[in-house]
Amino acid sequence: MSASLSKQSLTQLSASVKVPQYPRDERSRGIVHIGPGAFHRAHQAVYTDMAMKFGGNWRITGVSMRSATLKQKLREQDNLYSLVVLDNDPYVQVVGAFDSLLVLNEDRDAIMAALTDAGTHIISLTITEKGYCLTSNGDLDTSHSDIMHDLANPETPVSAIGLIVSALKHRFEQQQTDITVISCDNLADNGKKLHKAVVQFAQKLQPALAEWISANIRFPCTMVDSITPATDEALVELAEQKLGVSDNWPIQREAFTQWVIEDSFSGPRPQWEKVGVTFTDDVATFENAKLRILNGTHSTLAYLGTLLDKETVFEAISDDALEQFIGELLQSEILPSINAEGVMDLTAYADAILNRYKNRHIRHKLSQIAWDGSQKLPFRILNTTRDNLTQGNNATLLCVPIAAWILFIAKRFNDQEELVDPLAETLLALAEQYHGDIQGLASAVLNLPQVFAELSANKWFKDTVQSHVARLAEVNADNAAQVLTTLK
Ligand code: CS2
Repeated sequence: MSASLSKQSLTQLSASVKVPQYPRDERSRGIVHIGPGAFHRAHQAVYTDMAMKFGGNWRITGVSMRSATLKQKLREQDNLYSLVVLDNDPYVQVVGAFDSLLVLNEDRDAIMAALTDAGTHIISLTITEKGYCLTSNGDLDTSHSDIMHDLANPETPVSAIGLIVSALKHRFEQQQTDITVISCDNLADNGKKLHKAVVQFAQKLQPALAEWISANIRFPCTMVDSITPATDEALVELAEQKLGVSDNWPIQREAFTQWVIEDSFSGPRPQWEKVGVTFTDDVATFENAKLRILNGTHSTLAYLGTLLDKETVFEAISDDALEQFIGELLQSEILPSINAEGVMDLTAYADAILNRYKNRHIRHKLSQIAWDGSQKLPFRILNTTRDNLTQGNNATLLCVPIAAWILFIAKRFNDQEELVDPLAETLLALAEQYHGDIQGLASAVLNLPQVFAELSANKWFKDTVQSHVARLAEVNADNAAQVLTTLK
């Protein structure tokens, strides 16, 4: 059994392993991050760890809202973990940014102390789309069970929104304004949506607090990007081979990484610009392009690829019929929906993303991307569909991932497999009600306003999705080319 990753073993690692370039024990916390999942650990925490080379107290306190797994796995190794970058030139980097990892139901007092500590100048989040508790039109969903709980019990919140408001309430009472709240999730206008949800929640509790937040606290929008497959046993073994010591919970990602942040802060921040982070006033173009081109094609591959018995993004994009369909979807319906004049070359950006999908070193499971379709598809596919319909452009191919998602729901029910989605209970109940009647299921799913909003009343949209459902119901790996070409 080899030694574990630790402060001590950090000094004995191979010279090829990248390690923190600053005296960790001399740096204190400056950030509280809510939702320290694999993506945060592979992306923002790495940027922050590298930025501390240039100074500043920016260690991170990670706050898990539910699971204690990460806290348990990393506290045995001084909150260190390794990032394995899987590309043509692979490398390993030990990340030291975390100073502590807490979990809400065990460490509520410590969490509030961290959030209200005068040295904490950033609250950041990766809580996935569902964590914002929003309605389909972007308002706070006050009927959400967690939000209802938190409005009734504001001192013991269970939602990220409630937790942020309770922290800002303490700062309001101390008149501490030097803090910035940063969403790092795949939502269009993520900072604006987070600000709106926080202010709407605060308004229900204390209008003066809501006004203070609006006047003093900034919620910059961001675009975040790096393909980060979930950790598995193979990675744990690979990390140990490369490190020479064991890491309880390494993470993996591709070499490509990008972070674009709106230059709008109400307090100090790390020197992220020195490690490749882009600060701009126009995040929307970057966000739109990434959500629609990368995440839109990711979800399309996830549901179509599953119907063709593919397991990973690499396998799916390597299928000629799927690659051709993705290319047509991008060129005819996704790229034309984005105005990137003077900001980026969309064709080159899209080509680079498809090349990233062809990284044979990354096993990115379609089943992971397929999670939470009811929360992801509105940002990744439906907003593009709306824009195209409004502008009189085509949206026929955009209806294909929606049709594939409906067949995916039916398949999960028929195979008695878990459907990971906040609406899973509703969706599976519909799949059971319409078992054997895929058009009935399609019509029922398309009538869900919490997913489709006004598109539920759009006859062309529903007829087109149902027409695709009929054709895709027969698709398989052998006839994919023929079927997909009929979906125009
Ligand atoms: C993926 C994203 O799991 C998913 O839904 O589409 O996590 C994707 O890998 C990242 O947004 C890439 O930056």
